[in-house]
Amino acid sequence: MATQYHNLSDYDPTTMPDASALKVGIVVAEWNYEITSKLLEGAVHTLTANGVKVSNIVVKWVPGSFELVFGARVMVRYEMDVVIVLGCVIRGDTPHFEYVCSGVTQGITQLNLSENIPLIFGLLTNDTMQQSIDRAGGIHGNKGDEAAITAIKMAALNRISR
Ligand code: DLZ
Repeated sequence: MATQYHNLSDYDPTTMPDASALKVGIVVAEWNYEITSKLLEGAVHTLTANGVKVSNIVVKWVPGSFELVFGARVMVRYEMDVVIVLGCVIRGDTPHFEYVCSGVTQGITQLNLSENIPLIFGLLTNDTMQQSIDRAGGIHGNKGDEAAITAIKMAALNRISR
């Protein structure tokens, strides 16, 4: 029976699948680096805390969140078991926010349909910098941790069907 959580940062480590052989690719956006570097820190910490070897984690940086989709496509070629994308888009005065968010969402969704490995959506889409700070190691946890937990669970699910 699945456990219900409202915040994946509050996971039960005893229910996590074996991650000791997993190869995990992480693509991170440089834009809003002060946030995305914290997301990366959280993701790497949670992956290794759950048994993923540091040598099996490949990190690649891309300029902004819009580039996460292409970065993820490249990462798929590295024969990863799962790819996480991490970015932070903060609403400005123009519709740019909507275009970037929808481009990344659609792109990652498309890759989840076309590729044989799961792609994990670790994109913050916030109205303010404070909301992002709260979700990158602040009062609402770290969405990088959540992406890592999701990655391990989805890679395990994919293994069953291989
Ligand atoms: C241009 C832009 C703007 C205005 N805002 C953000 C943002 O909040 N977060 C982010 O990750 N990237 C932003 N970018 C950059 C775009 O994602 C992209 O890098 C450029 O449009 C070049 O393709």
